[in-house]
Amino acid sequence: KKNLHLFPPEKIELAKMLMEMGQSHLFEQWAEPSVDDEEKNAFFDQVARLNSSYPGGLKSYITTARELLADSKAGKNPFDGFTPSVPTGEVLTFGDDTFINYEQAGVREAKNAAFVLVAGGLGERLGYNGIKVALPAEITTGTGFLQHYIESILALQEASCRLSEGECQKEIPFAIMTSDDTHSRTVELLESNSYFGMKPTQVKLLKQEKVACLDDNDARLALDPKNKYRIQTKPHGHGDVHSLLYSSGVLKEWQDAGQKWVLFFQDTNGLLFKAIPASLGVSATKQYHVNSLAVPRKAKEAIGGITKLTHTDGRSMVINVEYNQLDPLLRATGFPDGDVNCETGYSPFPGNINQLILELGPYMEELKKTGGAIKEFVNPKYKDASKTSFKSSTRLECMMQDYPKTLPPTARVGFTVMDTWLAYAPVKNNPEDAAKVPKGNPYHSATSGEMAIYCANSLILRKAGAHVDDPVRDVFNGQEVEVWPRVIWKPKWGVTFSEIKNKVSGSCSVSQKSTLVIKGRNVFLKDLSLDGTLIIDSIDDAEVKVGGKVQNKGWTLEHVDHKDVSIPEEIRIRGFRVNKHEQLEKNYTEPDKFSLEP
Ligand code: UGB
Repeated sequence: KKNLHLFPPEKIELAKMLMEMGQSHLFEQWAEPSVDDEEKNAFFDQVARLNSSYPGGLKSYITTARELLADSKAGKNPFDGFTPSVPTGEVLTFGDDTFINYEQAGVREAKNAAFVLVAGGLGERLGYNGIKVALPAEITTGTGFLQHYIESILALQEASCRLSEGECQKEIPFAIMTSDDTHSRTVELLESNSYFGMKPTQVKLLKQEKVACLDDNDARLALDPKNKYRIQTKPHGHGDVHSLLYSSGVLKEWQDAGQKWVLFFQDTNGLLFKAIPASLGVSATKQYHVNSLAVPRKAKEAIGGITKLTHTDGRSMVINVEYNQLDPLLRATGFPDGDVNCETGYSPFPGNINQLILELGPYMEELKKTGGAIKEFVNPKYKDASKTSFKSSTRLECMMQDYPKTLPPTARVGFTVMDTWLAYAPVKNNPEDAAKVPKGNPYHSATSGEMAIYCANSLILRKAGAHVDDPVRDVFNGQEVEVWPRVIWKPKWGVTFSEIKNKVSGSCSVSQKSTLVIKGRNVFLKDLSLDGTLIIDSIDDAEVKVGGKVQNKGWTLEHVDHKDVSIPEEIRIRGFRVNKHEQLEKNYTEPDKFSLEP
């Protein structure tokens, strides 16, 4: 109180609010009036930020925290009254007629979509020192995740416009959610690479704020151990993306521009865009308000399970149950073995890959009611069984896939299951943890993420009619993986299976030791026999036929150890580097027709 007259009215209001909410301890160690004024002002600036960045402000944050902490102390089951069962969804098989039709529908809709990448997480499990979106998805071309995402969106935009009647100038908007941990490095990556070909105005960066930490069950806010004039903060989770999109006005802008779909995705999945056209096609055809992408899930795999929850009062919803909650939920509801594989060798619950497609109209209507607030949870680590004090401060958290929890029963919520090899290969685990993953479960490492790209591209080429050799098995950083020919193409070469199929004809073959990189758009493989390395680039107006026998020493993968710090981190975390012995490299820069027949 002695201090208060020194501050402007808005800061006095904040102080009053904190006092009313039982937070007087925050001021207990303050110096005498007129001492440390700069720090005191900075304290109020921080409180103002914490207050304005949370739907309903700090008052609401503290109230919710008290409720959730009381539930947690009482051991209340968040699924009380609900019984889980396996839901039914759309199950797609790559390359069949249904898949091709959905892809066609999806590409048609793509110009009406907007993409949102959640990239605020530091990736503690991966332990990489840079931002994850800067990591190469594969080191044959060295293309980073963010570059690949942007090139994929631009390729979809072009493909979608090509399908539309008349002139199409539409640009697919792209938003990236960052945090204090990732923001400046994301901006730098974009700016130093000319936004990887996207117009800077097409990209919006939204920075999520951290939330206040809590010291006890009364939700007393924690002070920063290093500064008595600062509240300690921690990340609130990817669920922030909804309130940020809403409060920033970005969703309204997209709606005014005529966009119809919002597609959310995560930071390190090099396969994802192979699954986007078909799943967007499912959303458009089935008119889903919410469509989650899923893959078959191995029991205990660290991905959530898509579950139908039916309440004793008759309500039901299809929702993600997070990986750490699925096992206890099953055990408590008549499945004594918990999270186990069924006779298929997989968990009966499809695995959530956190790729959500929301229809913008109904999404906006819902956010007008909720402001984008998502059901939160709290996960305090208690000192002992009395559950009265915490080992360290905790905070509320939220997840983007919990959005459907507040929707009315009339909402059309569905999901689409795709083959894992096509849709999901995230880079989340460091080499040591990956090597410890139970046998048969995916590693989710930089090694497996890269190998999955070669595998998917090889399988797609096979399906398109080429003969592609079987992979060999090898061990990198303690992980046994299949090594397929290193086949890479730029997204503009083909965003759908039909497009790719049209570019492969005759009798093509690729040997296991081969590397094939296609960078140009109008590159047609006909009667190509590749045993070595071939790199083809061309301008968009050139048309290149690639055929004949290409044979050279090619490129090999050399084992490296992840502990060898003389090797750059982004290389050693995958356990191999590329040794370039010999290659045939062609670049066509004239708008003409060419034919490569060595
Ligand atoms: N992220 C943010 O942008 N902000 C944050 O505060 C936190 C994260 P993780 P997680 O598909 O593999 C999710 O840490 O949360 C971004 C699903 O909950 O990689 O353990 C971050 O940058 C789970 O159901 O994943 O698990 C990254 O892009 C399952 O689907 C993204 O959020 C699993 O992902 C995910 O963060 C999966």
